[in-house]
Amino acid sequence: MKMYLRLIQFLSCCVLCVYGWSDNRIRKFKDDFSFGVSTSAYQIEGAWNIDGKGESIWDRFLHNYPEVIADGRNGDEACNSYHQYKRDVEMLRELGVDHYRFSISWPRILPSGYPNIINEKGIQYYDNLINELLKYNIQPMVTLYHFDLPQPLQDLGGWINPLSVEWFEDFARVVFDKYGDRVKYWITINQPNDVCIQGYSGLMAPGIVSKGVGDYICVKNVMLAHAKAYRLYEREYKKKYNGQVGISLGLNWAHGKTNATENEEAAAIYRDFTIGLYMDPIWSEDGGFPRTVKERIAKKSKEQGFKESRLPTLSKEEIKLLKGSADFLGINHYTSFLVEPSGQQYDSPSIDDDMGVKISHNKEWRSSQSMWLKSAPYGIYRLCLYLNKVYKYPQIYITEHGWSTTTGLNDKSRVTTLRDYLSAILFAIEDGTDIKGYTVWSLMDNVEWIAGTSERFGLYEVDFDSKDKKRTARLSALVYKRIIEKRIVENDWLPDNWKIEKEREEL
Ligand code: GBH
Repeated sequence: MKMYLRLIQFLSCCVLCVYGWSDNRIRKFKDDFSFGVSTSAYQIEGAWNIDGKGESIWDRFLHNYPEVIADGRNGDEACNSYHQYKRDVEMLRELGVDHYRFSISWPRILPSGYPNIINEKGIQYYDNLINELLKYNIQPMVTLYHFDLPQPLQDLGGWINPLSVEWFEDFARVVFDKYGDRVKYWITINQPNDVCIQGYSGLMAPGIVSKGVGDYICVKNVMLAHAKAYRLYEREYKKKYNGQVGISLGLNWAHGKTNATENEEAAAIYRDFTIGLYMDPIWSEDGGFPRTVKERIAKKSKEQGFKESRLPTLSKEEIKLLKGSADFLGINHYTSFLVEPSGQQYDSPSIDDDMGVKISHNKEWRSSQSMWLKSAPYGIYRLCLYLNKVYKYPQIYITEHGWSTTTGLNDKSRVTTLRDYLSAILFAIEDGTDIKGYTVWSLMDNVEWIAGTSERFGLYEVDFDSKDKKRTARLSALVYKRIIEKRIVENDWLPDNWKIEKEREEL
């Protein structure tokens, strides 16, 4: 059915081209579609201990274990955006973006984690950034939490402590009070999946390993923290400021390695654990965690001698608090996976054991500079249609999508990937997905957590060895600028000066 639709669309497109008139509904982003780029505080700001900023779990983790960083470069200096935000905004203007997604460093404004001390210099920094953006009509899209918990709160158990829900709500109140008059798009949490599953696997801060136990407790608290912040805004700020609050989930697409039943079943399990676990509490009809996930973890837990399921339960009130607690869904989408049953035996509990699946990439998918990232543009289309079907057409912003390369300005592979994914997004919109905006990860190269600066995601290259962390536009920056300007994806367009460069190279 879909294929026929595609065919008809394609044929009508040809007819339109032949007859020389164009139909704006086809292959074009509407004028109010919001194009943007994204960054996060730890990854770009630097100034880790300047002007009263407190220590975050990423400061602590990478200071304590520098050997885990691929190229040894941590976020102490990063892109030095703390001192260079005006240059960042200049780049945003060069690109012509509609919105800029950045995050607020919790320990920069609340060094103790609590609102007992408000660091005015930190408050001032985001004030300046927001005002600079608005001066040029760029909408700030602000993430409250992008992985950098204040270390003093980690010392009290971090996201494992049920009090973390209140800590986050108190932090959110400070931020809404200070910036709510100017910021209309809020994202509570970036990728609960990474905060918790990666965070308690040892691969990310806090660097604590508590697989299949701590990670699930974290998921519950992080989701509740999100909901509390959402309800706070709804209750105390919405009327006055009329902004929107959402959450950014890391959602990749996954389907069976082949269409054999056992592979399709494995893929469904994988989707329930990586998509449903975070989507269902907010967007499903009944609320709460997915039944399939609850049952699998409960069964395994019992076999392993646990008194209760390792996945904490949500009370009736908690289910209610979470249900419907988002004005939009932020999707961070990077890649897709093929799934099959793993058949592996595990000695100790983990989400991998609970799922019992093995994931891989199709060998034909183009590779980036990151092991985990291959290009499969149809994945974003299928993910969107899946979300529409299961969750009844949520309003969506793509809050991250990106591609990694090595250093160098001629990033053809990023250009190709952006074009392929934007085309797939257009198909998803044409087929009924309510996608309001798209955001490239990232504005510029930055500190990619334990990958350091060995994987470059920037539209702008950053020279980390230069004193002022010099930023230079890559080919992809110029192509993205053109896409934003024209609202269409031209597959063969190159900037004039780039053609000249090319010719020179060939001489
Ligand atoms: C995004 O997550 C993050 O939100 C963003 O901050 C980051 O800069 C961007 O990725 C690019 O790195 O160490 O091999 O186990 C995307 C999902 C999940 C991708 C964790 C990296 C770790 C891979 N991320 N994953 S590995």
